[in-house]
Amino acid sequence: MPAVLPTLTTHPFIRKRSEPVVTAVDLPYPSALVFNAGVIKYRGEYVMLFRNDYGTNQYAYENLNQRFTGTSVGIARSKNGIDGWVFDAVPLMDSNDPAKDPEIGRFYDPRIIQIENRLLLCLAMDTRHGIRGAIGELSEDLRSWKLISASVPENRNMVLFPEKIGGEYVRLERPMPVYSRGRDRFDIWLSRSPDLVYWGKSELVLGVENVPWANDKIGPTAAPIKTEKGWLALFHAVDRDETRGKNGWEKQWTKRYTAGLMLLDPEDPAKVLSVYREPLIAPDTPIETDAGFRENVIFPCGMLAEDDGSVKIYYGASDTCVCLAEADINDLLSLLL
Ligand code: BMA
Repeated sequence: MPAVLPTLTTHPFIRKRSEPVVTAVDLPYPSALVFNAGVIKYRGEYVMLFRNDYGTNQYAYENLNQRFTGTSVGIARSKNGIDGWVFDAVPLMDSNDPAKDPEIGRFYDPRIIQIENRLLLCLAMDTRHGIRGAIGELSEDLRSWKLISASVPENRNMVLFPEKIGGEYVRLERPMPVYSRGRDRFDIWLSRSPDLVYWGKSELVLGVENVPWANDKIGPTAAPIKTEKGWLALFHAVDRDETRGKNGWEKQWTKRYTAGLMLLDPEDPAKVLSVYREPLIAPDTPIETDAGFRENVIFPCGMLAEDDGSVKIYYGASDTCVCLAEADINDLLSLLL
């Protein structure tokens, strides 16, 4: 179906790769959708953690009412961050793992951040008592992980800054205040911690009302990049239109997800220095607008600065595959200064 109205387009500074970098057929274990991937450079390789939903397919979903049976988080590595991804034989975490705490349903939407010599994970965590934001640590050999802390419900989309600021760990996060803000009026917040366990000094960073094209919710995406001008950060922004129809496998999908760009103060990242007034990345290619589980979804979880001044942005497209967009860091900053 044609792009939803009002038409939102990707900024010309963004270069999207024409093909996804990872899709379900690449995985060595059951997979229906591979998306929302965090990426870092680690020991000379690109390491990707991705979300994998499995247990059905489009035909069975639409015609036999067969739903997903599990969600896992898997790991892949590549020499260039673009192709040649090598997948671990088993996922790092799986909602059907019999050894899992029964209180926890699943982990998903992984972000990976290296701080000093630690590999830290931020994950959404569905539990019997609500959606929580979790922080974990990955072992040096990338084979195992442990949970460090989890927020109270309802919170997710956490992402750590890649270094301590003012001696503290800092994270962006997205609580879901359903009683006080109205349906899905969700904003970006920031909290600080001395040890990754105790979190506090929480402050509002950006309200959804400050993003001109969002009429629904916003949330953090990937770890911000440090620049001389401040922290370069992406966010996701959602506009909802109840007249939107099928748009994917479900009977109706009314939301569109885009990526926006902002600059945060270098010393106090709770202060927004600038927000670019239009989307940076919008769903406007066939895989993003006309195919996949939920069409019109751009959901970045990884952003990397390269030595040559380029930036790689990894995003889930249509909740179906992992795509890559590139830009020059100075071009992105020029939108904000
Ligand atoms: C959000 C999360 C993401 C997903 C997005 C679009 O609420 O569940 O994992 O990509 O919705 O469906």
